[in-house]
Amino acid sequence: MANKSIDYSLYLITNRYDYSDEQFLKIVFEACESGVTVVQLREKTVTTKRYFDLAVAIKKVTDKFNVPLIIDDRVDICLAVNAAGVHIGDNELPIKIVRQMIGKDKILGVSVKDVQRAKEAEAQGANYFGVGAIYPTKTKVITKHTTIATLQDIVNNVAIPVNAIGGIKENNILSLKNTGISGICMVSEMMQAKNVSMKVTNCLKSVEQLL
Ligand code: TZP
Repeated sequence: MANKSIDYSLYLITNRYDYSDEQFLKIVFEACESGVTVVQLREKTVTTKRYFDLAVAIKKVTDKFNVPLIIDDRVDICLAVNAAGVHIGDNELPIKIVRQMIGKDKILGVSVKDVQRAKEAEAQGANYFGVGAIYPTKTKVITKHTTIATLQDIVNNVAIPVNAIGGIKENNILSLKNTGISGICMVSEMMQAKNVSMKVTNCLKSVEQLL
């Protein structure tokens, strides 16, 4: 995908939990069908082959709904399945190198927690930021709390889209009003929803009021 002007407003990040592949893909299908605007495949413990197979399977779903697919951490998987982009954190390859590897057209998302890092990352070729954890999260992740004030500070100091992440639920989306963010990222709220379609529909309503 050469178009970087993507809609980040409701950004689903996957987690496999104990789901079968079929259940997992069904959740992603329902989420895309109901209106999530971006999907990130996020795997931390699987083999390369398994990551690739999941990426191929999930891309069939996201392609069906024209939803951009971002791959967490792995440039090779992103390129192998021709995903829309890759998302990296502090423990991955340097941003400049990732940009060289993926070329100018793919999306490069970066996790940041302060203004200085955000400015550096923007200069090095990031296309959007994930900032958080804004609220406490039970999703397995090495992160620290990031305040809404810091989130706003980052928004005010960069030109690229900034998305909030961490503990974001249907019922706290509107607490992010007036922060200037471009979207919200959710893992557990969507992946563990009893009714994924309803969850996405409700979140979209709040997101419309937020952005
Ligand atoms: N990065 C910062 S917090 C987080 C990531 C990947 C996890 C967010 O998960 P949840 O379930 O939406 O709180």
